[in-house]
Amino acid sequence: MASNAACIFCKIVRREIPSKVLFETEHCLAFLDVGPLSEGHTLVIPKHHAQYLHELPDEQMIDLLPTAKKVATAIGCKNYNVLQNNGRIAHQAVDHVHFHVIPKPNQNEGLNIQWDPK
Ligand code: DGP
Repeated sequence: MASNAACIFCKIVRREIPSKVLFETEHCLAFLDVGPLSEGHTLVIPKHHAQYLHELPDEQMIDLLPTAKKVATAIGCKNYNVLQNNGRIAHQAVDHVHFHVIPKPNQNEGLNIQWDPK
């Protein structure tokens, strides 16, 4: 599994910088976004370092959407966006593949956001 010494998301995978992790699998990690667009905004990333989705080997991709689904299910939101940006023009700021899960709850939806405090 490729890791990049300078990449902020690789540092999160290696636990060199803290994050609020919701789920971890063999190939991916889901953690809360540091600048959330809404409560519960979560990033789902492969542990393997790749800048763009088209550079990510298929075998490193298997857990990504199932984990995004798990995040939405666990948080309990029925209204949400799943977004994935590639390249600066497409608003990619962090050069490590990531999917955003962005809850768009209605006023009556209480969200359940729990992370692993370790
Ligand atoms: P994008 O524009 O698609 O590359 O989104 C990058 C997201 O990453 C942005 O919403 C903020 C988030 N982010 C950047 N640095 C960190 C960090 O150190 N920790 C966490 N949890 N999120 C970060």
